[in-house]
Amino acid sequence: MARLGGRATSRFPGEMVQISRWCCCLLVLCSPVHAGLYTPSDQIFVLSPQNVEPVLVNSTAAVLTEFYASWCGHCIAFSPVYRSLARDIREWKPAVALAAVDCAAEENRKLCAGYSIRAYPTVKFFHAYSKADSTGKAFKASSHDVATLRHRIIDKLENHQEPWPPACPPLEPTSQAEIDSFFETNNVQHLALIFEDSKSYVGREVTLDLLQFENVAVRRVLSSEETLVKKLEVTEFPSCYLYSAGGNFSRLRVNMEARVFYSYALQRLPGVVRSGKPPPVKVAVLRNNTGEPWRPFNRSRVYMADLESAMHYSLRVELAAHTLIRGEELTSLRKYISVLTKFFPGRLVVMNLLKSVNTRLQNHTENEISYETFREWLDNKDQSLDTALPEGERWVGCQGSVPYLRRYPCGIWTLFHVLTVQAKNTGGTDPQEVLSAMRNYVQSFFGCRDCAEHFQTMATESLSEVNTFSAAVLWLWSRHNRVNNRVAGALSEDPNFPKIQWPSPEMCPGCHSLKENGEHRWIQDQVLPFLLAHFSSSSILTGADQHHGLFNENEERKGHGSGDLPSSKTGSREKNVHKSTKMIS
Ligand SMILES: Cc1cc2nc3c(=O)[nH]c(=O)nc-3n(C[C@H](O)[C@H](O)[C@H](O)COP(=O)(O)OP(=O)(O)OC[C@H]3O[C@@H](n4cnc5c(N)ncnc54)[C@H](O)[C@@H]3O)c2cc1C
Ligand SMILES: *[C@@H]1O[C@H](CO)[C@@H](O)[C@H](O)[C@H]1NC(C)=O
Ligand SMILES: *[C@@H]1O[C@H](CO)[C@@H](O)[C@H](O)[C@H]1NC(C)=O
Ligand SMILES: *[C@@H]1O[C@H](CO)[C@@H](O)[C@H](O)[C@H]1NC(C)=O
Ligand SMILES: *[C@@H]1O[C@H](CO)[C@@H](O)[C@H](O)[C@H]1NC(C)=O
Ligand SMILES: CC(=O)N[C@H]1CO[C@H](CO)[C@@H](O)[C@@H]1O
Repeated sequence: MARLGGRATSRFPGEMVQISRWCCCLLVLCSPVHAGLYTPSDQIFVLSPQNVEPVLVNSTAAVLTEFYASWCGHCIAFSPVYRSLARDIREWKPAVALAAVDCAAEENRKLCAGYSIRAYPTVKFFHAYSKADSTGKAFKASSHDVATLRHRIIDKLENHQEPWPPACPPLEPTSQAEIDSFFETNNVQHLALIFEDSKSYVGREVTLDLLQFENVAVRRVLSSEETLVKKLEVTEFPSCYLYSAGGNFSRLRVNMEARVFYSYALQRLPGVVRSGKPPPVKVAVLRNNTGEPWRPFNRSRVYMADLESAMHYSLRVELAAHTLIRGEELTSLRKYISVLTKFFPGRLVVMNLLKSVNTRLQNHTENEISYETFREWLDNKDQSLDTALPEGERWVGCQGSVPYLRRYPCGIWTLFHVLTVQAKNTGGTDPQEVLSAMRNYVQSFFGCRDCAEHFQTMATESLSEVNTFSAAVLWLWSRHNRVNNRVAGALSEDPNFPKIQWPSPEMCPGCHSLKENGEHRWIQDQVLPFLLAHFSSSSILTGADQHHGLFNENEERKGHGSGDLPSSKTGSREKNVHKSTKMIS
């Protein structure tokens, strides 16, 4: 309680600088990956003799560290739990981070001996600003339950010795007195009060979930705090109220009274932004950042323009970097074109083009092909009628605030979601066909090599378990969510399109529920129909309202290959076909 006064919020500029310096330093130092159970992409710092000092000694964050041996069965069994924990509390990183060290690796033997590690796994809690001779505090990690471990971390933080990790907001319950003077000492727009029983961890969890966000502070209020409970007429515990500087308040509306729903809603309040990120920009500004007019669109819809733009980019830009396509790459290209031909719910001209390229590729018996030859097929050099893949990018649902955000990766995700759904709807024969084609494409061609590596890891782990078309749809959805989780807050995140666990509670209320212990649970029986509807060919929007440049809900396409191009009927040769396919509208 004594520390309350001094650090009602944690966001002093000086501290943020320190933390970010710490993060940078770790990023650089942690990059070499060895063959232990974890990689830095698990949101876990992989310790080695080179980086152990800056991570564990005098760091501004507390660090939970697992000492393990990669051969030890218990450690292997614990590793998915530790990984889930890292995903679950990744927003807490500036206050408490996770680290791991493989004591079985020759180079780490001395390090582990220095911490007197005798049994694996051993988990230790290192306070912020730990001394060089600190061997950490014991941490009971016998539980394989993420919630239990998370609560133990909170217990450790609450008992943290001075100095307190500067990025960590206060966790103790608040009182009427603190709230009365809150806005005098804190420059925030929103104060969220979570009313709960003393045993509940929700308030502290949400407080930590929001620590990287500006303009919002969270405090827990115990149900025993009668003045406040009476004043706000609180009857439900937990429940969340927003408090304003003027003293008025309102209940935060959520689907369910639980951590994820509170955190999700609070992170999206007006004016709330991730620290160090530019605030969301207005549409008028967007218009001029991209050099293109901004096309208003509905975030809950899929647009054909994005799918065609993604195909254009992958086949005319990404692939063009490979002057000679051979061996495995050729196999990848064949599979990609083959699934597009089978399942892409495209316009007639596009389908004609895909069919022709597919036939030629399958008929091509050599083990290599020059990109030049492929490009001739792609551009329909023999000028077959009504056959073309539109040139150029025209992003709609995948528009980004600036030209380097979203667009192609957004388009390629969307494209493959659509393909998995189409494979189910149109009766493919091999449930893994689309995913396997995606895996190969990403592996052979996807320009973001880190992404490709991560994707490959996920595929190796579990793709072989996919044995129905529904499972394939769900697999891609859940792996995409893993990527969303990993990259939330990264530089590649568009502030106007924050990475969320998708679909949001607003988009699909029925998809979300709670386990008995209050943890979030996806209702897969609801997620599947949602995905099938969202990505189905009949809900892909194709038309544009030409007068306003607005996309019009009435111009939905009505099913596969309905080929509705006005001028493609005329049958005039190349020029017309190309022109007519430049834009969908
Ligand atoms: C295979 C692959 C791997 C990648 N790996 C990385 C990586 O490791 N690190 C990195 O920084 N970036 C990675 N990226 C890029 C990153 O995932 C995003 O594509 C990019 O940051 C653009 O984000 P976005 O906001 O447009 O949304 P995206 O994530 O691209 O999603 C596009 C659209 O799909 C919908 N959507 C979102 N989540 C789901 C879901 N779970 N299921 C179905 N639909 C969903 C939403 O409508 C969203 O707008 C990867 C991309 C791909 C294609
Ligand atoms: C620890 O860090 C603080 C501030 O980050 C610094 O003032 C202090 O000198 C450091 N101590 C050691 C031993 O490095
Ligand atoms: C408090 O009142 C102001 C002015 O009427 C309003 O803008 C604000 O949203 C209210 N705050 C809450 C939390 O209801
Ligand atoms: C966006 O699409 C969703 C789903 O079809 C629909 O419910 C919603 O009304 C649309 N929103 C707008 C602004 O058109
Ligand atoms: C397939 O290849 C053979 C030999 O290269 C060629 O004669 C034939 O026309 C090709 N068929 C198609 C459909 O391209
Ligand atoms: C809406 C708007 O301000 N558009 C301007 C964006 O910038 C270009 C030049 O870069 C101007 O020509 C537009 O008028």
